[in-house]
Amino acid sequence: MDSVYLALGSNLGNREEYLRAGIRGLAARGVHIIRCASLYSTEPREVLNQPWFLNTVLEASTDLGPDELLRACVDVEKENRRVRDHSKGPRTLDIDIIFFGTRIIQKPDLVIPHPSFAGRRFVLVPLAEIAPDFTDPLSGNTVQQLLEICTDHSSVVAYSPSR
Ligand code: PH2
Ligand code: MG
Ligand code: MG
Repeated sequence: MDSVYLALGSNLGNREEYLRAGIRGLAARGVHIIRCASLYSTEPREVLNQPWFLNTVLEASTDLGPDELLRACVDVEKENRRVRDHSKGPRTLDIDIIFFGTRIIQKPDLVIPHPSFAGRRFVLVPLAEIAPDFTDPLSGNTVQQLLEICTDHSSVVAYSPSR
């Protein structure tokens, strides 16, 4: 079965709880979690004027196909009060498919590998923690190599909850 890699992010409300609820919601829909990276506190990118995020990355296996997995991600986002108002703006929970094994998919509603992941430190740092040697099927680079050449130098720091 293919390994799939999912990136989770939250910058509204109880961010840690939204990430954990997201993981539970995915598991309930047939996404078997193999590994989960640490949580990272990350500076907002692209839309800069918004709260800092918590981000992480999961490795999972699933019998769902790519479209079904996308549907599951959107359903879990909705279950966690995600409102799609501002593109790239604040959200309780965002779940993006980064890789689906080595598959390359380019459809209007689903692009895999995720079109922006290689330029985003908030994805590459947690991804490199759990899958440094995974090879991006598009560029042929490993995740570790992509992190080394990434020109995004925004803050991505290990998150320690204040309790
Ligand atoms: N997601 C975005 C836009 N900017 N910045 C950080 N740090 N983390 C994110 O998850 C993020 C972002 C759009 O999905
Ligand atoms: Mg996203
Ligand atoms: Mg998304």
